[in-house]
Amino acid sequence: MTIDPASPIPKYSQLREILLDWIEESGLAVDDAIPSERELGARYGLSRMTVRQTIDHLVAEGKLYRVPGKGTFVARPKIEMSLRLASFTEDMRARGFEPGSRDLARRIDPASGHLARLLAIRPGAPVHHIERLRTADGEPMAVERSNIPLAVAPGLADQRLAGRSLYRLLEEEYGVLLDSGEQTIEAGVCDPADARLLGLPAGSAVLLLQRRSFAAGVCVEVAISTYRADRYQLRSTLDPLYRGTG
Ligand code: 16G
Repeated sequence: MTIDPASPIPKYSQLREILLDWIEESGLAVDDAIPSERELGARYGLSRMTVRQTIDHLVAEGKLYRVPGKGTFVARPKIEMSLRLASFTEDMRARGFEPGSRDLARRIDPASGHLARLLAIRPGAPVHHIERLRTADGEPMAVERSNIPLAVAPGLADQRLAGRSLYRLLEEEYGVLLDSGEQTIEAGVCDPADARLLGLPAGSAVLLLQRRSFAAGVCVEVAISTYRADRYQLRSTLDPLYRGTG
């Protein structure tokens, strides 16, 4: 493929397509280097600025990453975030990763008015607050902050959680089987503390999730989670909104 100077498509977009084709079809593997900006410029007859613009876009999209002084490399494909009521443990295992978790904080707090409304309990009622760093094959993926009414799982504070599944524990110890949930997902900027935990530069983009999970109509968990936007993407199937009436 070459750059067509007569095309109405900007040159940096044409180069983007060429590089994406390469990454997808030429057998370039994750962590393989792509040619330098100078080489690409010479090969396609483009200015260094145009090449840089293309690479900047592909880095921002998470297709490439740069290592200062070393070059530009093919990034790992992102993980598709499960849009089902799955535990982190189940989800990671299904993808062939070894799930892990590190306790960051565990305490019992009185529910604020806001949390009480979300959990449908009275304000001030005791709630387990559990903060965990979730890992896949040892790599930090998300910080999850779960709130579970004490009444749902009274002795939970005494249970070891590191390296275990919270949902499995709720099921096995308390007979709580989650059967429905709702979730919002929005873009956010990682605060400095979470950025350190996740191994991200401060101010990195993240996905902020708020999930309410229910068992037989009772809200069991309100979880507020920060997921790495450089490692996750969302995919959904689309049904037509309007069906033609003819
Ligand atoms: C999921 C849930 C989280 C829950 C966790 C339990 C989101 C986005 N995710 O990651 O709320 O606490 O699963 O996982 O809210 P576990 O059973 O592996 O501990």
